[in-house]
Amino acid sequence: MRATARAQPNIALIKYWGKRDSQRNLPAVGSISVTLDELYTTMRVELDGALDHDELRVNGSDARSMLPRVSRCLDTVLGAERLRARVTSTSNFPIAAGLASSASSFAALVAAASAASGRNSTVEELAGLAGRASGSAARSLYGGFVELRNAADGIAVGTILDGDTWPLRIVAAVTSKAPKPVGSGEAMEVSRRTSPFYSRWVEEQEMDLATARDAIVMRDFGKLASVAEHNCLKMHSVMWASRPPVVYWNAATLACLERVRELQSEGVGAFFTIDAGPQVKVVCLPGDEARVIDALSGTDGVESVLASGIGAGATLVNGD
Ligand code: 2P0
Repeated sequence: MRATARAQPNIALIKYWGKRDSQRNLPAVGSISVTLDELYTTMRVELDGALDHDELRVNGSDARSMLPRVSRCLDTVLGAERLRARVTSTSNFPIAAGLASSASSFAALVAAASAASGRNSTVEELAGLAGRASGSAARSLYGGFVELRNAADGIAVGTILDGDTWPLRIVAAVTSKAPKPVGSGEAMEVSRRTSPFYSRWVEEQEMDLATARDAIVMRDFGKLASVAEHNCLKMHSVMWASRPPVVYWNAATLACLERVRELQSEGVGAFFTIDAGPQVKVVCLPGDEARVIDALSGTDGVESVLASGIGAGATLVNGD
């Protein structure tokens, strides 16, 4: 009655922002991401009839504040009549640093919970369950370049291209570890209700998805760079125009963007993307990784720099 699974965070190149159904946590738009490899979260789930409530330890400490969301996710996977669970989560990267730890955590949680109960769920089923807990988590069930599409009554997720076929590198500049001013789920709702740009954002997403999909299949770095930066800045424009405004950037975020622009003018193959936080992720060609790391490390306000390749989807860890 126990199992362990591992999943990596993913970075969206074409962003998920907005929900079409908050109750079922269904996204308003499709998205495209890359699953990382060097960073990961391991989740161990042990179902125990002797427990009268769920327990959660994250990186060795009791994590009571995160427990309700984990318990709800376990209810979704196993049903409300399930046994209570002892859940242990370990991540090899800072979990509150805006590096999509909720994606790796919920992807690993659904895979471990399903296996612990003896279910033989398909990866499609696990992606649907992970998406109920956190929209971006559905993408971490898959490796490589991943697309999440809206289907009639849910989502459909799959790999467009694997990371070995196009081994780009991702360099993340951490500019602040302070908690987010507003969580992404709540911020999406503010955008949907109040941003004058929201409907246009939703309308244009299919076009950006098609461009990015095509760029990935053709391994056209310039085309992917252009549409990914555009989609990222468009999402942040939707947020900035919301009431109240949702601004996740700090001065170092903008300094990193300027640094990437300088690198690009020097011929470096790199582009930026920014999620619901102040960190800047730079996707680059493998031969340019050292220059990107060096440039971001020397940018004012950057606290640390992490680098990763593109990895596989969530997996069960043997021996448990
Ligand atoms: C993404 N983000 O596509 C976008 C880009 C942030 C900006 O998915 O409300 O934690 O749990 O479904 O997946 C972050 O939001 O949102 C996110 P919920 P999630 O990666």
